[in-house]
Amino acid sequence: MRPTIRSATSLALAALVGVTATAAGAASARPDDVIPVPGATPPTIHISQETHAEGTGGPTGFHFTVSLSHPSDQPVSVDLVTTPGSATSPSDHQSVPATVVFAPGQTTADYVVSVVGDAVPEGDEEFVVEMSNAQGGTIVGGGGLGTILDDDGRGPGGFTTSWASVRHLVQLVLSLPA
Ligand SMILES: [Ca+2]
Ligand SMILES: [Ca+2]
Repeated sequence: MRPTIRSATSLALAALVGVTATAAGAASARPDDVIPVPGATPPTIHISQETHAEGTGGPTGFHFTVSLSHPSDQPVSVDLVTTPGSATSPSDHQSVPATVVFAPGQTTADYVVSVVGDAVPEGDEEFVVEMSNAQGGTIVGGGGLGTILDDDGRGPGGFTTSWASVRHLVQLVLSLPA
């Protein structure tokens, strides 16, 4: 079955990958559907994943790298904010919204999330740095996953879970037919 091109975006994508957008019922190209020539294409915006030990007795900076696929001759900006996972704010990390602005030619920028370093055994925890409202570029991929490795011993339930697994395995073996 011939695919139907439904939107201007699909049309643009089809043009980018060399597909001829002549399907019946395809949207007609408008002036703003012009495909930029290579080199003038707005860059894509990516963010790194960071995994670090929590630290104890003070904050630990998780440095996320926000990067552009290639330099742009125009300013590029993107809004950043953390969303809680198992790590919440402000008990595990500080959620501070920010706007990162890339000057023309700049391709990397730092976004630092302050993680609370305590002495509480609590297991590894996660949060995500979400990107939104990109100007001059396109957001690609999910957010930046931040993994806080606990460095205060195994959290409550850790050994309990292990022993439960061992007990289950023993029961399984004992219950197998001879
Ligand atoms: Ca700690
Ligand atoms: Ca801890």
